[in-house]
Amino acid sequence: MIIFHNPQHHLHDGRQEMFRGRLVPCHENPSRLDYVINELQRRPVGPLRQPGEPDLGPLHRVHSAPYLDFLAQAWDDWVALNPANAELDILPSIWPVRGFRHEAPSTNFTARLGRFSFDSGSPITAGTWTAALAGARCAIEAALAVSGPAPEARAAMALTRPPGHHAGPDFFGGYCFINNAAVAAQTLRDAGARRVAVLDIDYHHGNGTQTIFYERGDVLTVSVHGDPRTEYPFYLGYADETGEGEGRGCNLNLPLPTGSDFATWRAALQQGLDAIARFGAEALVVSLGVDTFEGDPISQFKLASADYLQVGATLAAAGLPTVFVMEGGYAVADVGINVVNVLQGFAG
Ligand code: OKP
Ligand code: ZN
Repeated sequence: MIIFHNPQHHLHDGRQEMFRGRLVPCHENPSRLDYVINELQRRPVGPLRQPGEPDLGPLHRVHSAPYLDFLAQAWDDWVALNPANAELDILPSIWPVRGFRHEAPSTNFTARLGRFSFDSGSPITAGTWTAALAGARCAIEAALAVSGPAPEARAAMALTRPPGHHAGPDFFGGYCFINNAAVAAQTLRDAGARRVAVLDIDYHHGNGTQTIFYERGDVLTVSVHGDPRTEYPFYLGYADETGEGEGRGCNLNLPLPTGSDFATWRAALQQGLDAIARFGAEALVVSLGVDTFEGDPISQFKLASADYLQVGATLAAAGLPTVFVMEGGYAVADVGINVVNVLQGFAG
């Protein structure tokens, strides 16, 4: 297992998110990844590397150019509005819902911000773009490491934050800006895997990944998550979303009720892995969130730390070249233990 960690992740450091009616300190903070790195130093599962400067083609094949340009420029545009903005995070507050013009030619910064986002929980800070872009490099490097006729490793990880699975072709939200799992899947495709599966085991539905691949038949997207009837992101993630056009039958949602325990969750995981085998995937991307943990402050499943060892072993049994991509997990002091348990269980 080769681990590509994002040396610039701490440059994304939001002050506050809108949460249950007030601004609160961001759940998605730099200490999360520091805990994983510390635990990996205690229990190594393979070499820890920084990403190089791979070709960014796969990034541009899963996100639109106007969106990436917006993200790259957002901080400078924000500070140009008022130098005092340099001390404040960027948070959207208006969105073009039904009846509005999504492609309205508005040049106003707040208008463009709403056009490219879907919630008020995901601040853009001075270093967000730099951190997110370095994360995409980790995803590409991890995918390349398991690709080709003589792959360097059977498994690799993009150990990065901010996470990615809520980010769509042209929108950010849910703490996510660049969809690292989608970038990894696209990289695997470009490197020769004919069919790729993304298995999202974060507590929250991977709406961005689903949307990016919804009309594609070459990438199967599977997500096990809290039922969107009650859980974020609410407006996507239902079982009847199965793909469209070329992508018909290539999306599988496995929503589970709030409070689900490991036995229930594990059965859904196996269902997802069975679908991946039937699809004939030649490579696997795992969106690895550990907010399924019983102690997570914003999620409602009941997995215990020891369960993650079994999760890793179950994923390894799929027998595929595998890229892990770091997603959620907000019980910060346990995030390292739980992530490394998955990797150690995978390594066997
Ligand atoms: C990200 B990942 C909305 C904030 C609600 C968002 C949860 C995002 C989870 N104002 N919370 O899937 O772990
Ligand atoms: Zn999550």
